[in-house]
Amino acid sequence: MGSLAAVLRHPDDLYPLLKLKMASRQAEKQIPPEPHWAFCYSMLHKVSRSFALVIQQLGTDLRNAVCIFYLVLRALDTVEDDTSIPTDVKVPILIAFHRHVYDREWHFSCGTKEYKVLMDQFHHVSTAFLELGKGYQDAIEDITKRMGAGMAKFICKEVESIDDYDEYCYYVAGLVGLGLSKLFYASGTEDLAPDSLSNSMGLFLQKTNIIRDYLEDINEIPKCRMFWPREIWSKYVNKLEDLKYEENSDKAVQCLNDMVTNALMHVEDCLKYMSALRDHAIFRFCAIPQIMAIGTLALCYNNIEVFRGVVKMRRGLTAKVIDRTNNMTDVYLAFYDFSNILKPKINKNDPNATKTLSRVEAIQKACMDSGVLNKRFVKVSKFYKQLSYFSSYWPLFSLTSLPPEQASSRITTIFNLLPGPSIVRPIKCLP
Ligand code: IN0
Repeated sequence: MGSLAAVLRHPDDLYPLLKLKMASRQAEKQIPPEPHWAFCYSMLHKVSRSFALVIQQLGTDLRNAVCIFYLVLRALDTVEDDTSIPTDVKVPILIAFHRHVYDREWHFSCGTKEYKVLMDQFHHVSTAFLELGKGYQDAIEDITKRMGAGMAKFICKEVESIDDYDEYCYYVAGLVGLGLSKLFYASGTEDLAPDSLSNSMGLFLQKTNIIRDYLEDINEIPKCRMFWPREIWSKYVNKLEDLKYEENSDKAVQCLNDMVTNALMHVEDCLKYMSALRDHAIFRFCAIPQIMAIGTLALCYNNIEVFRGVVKMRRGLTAKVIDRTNNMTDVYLAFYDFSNILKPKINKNDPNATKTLSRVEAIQKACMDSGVLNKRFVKVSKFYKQLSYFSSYWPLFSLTSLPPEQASSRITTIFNLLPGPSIVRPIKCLP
């Protein structure tokens, strides 16, 4: 659970944290009895923490397919990431991985900790894969094949241009979006989403991870590959690692802001993708990581701490997002509010200030144009409640750039519906 200090600072985190803890215990009890499925679900909980809970809420067949897809991708990632494997061994494994999933005998020892267990006992994953419906198997095979080939291409290639960056992210995350859309379609509950929107869903998540993980990646021993594109960082420093040195703090933050602005480009596509979903469990599965991503970007923007340590949303906030994300209104409110946290952090002297501001305003416009944030809806009591859910994370920031007439209704709303202390507490950031 969240640290005691964090819970004391944010007492309204306690209820969602307890709910998450109980859901987690419940999910552990529901692990299937068959050894291969038991292995897959307990591995899923080990490697994906809270995300596993959201997977577990999907209908049975789709849940099994997503669980296996997730583990196959993690295994592929483990091979790609293991710098101790010589390139001439690694490349053929990546390229043939889509065939290994059909082979119950296949395994390849690499990775560390839980990933080593996943690789050593991969036969459980292939056994479970072989029990999936043909539609699910075909989708997983197709994406694994294209991703493995893309990863192999980038093993010896640096991410130089922004096009390279988009291409790399397409292989490792955009394709996940395409694959998931195929799985949702195969489940019979959703229409097949356009590839470009599915790709954007993955790119937005992956670019956020790449930004957030700068320090962890640059400090990795043995040296790992970096994914910040030279076309962006070379405007600020001579070497990517120079960003972490104190004397380059101003340049580092400018570069970071450039990267965040680039990631924000995908938001409108993501909103479009999510607004077309019909199934509640699929919707939550897609929306929760997206809200976590916009929250992480709001937290990282203009924040030198990205180059000093770990910048993550606090556990209680994650629990709140998981608890309170149920429909598109929640999504628009979260994106609107997180954009409002980012907006006042834009410094007019930042070289990309105008671009960032126009991105943020475009996102807010998309949220407003949805209709659910319109003034007339503020009169509906259910909406009052939803509005206050997200405002209760960061009450002061979220009021700053609403149109005046909405800000005043919102202040009234918040004062009427929220417990006192959480309204008046001045919020500085989201630790
Ligand atoms: C994911 C994505 C994911 C979920 C839902 C819809 C998606 C649509 C397109 C692309 C990806 C989509 O979500 C997970 C989220 C996750 O794993 N969160 C971690 C937190 C963390 O920091 O790692 C958790 O422990 O909760 C995700 O990040 N990726 C992913 C991988 C496989 C699948 Cl099936 C779905 C990884 C990535 C690289 C962003 C695609």
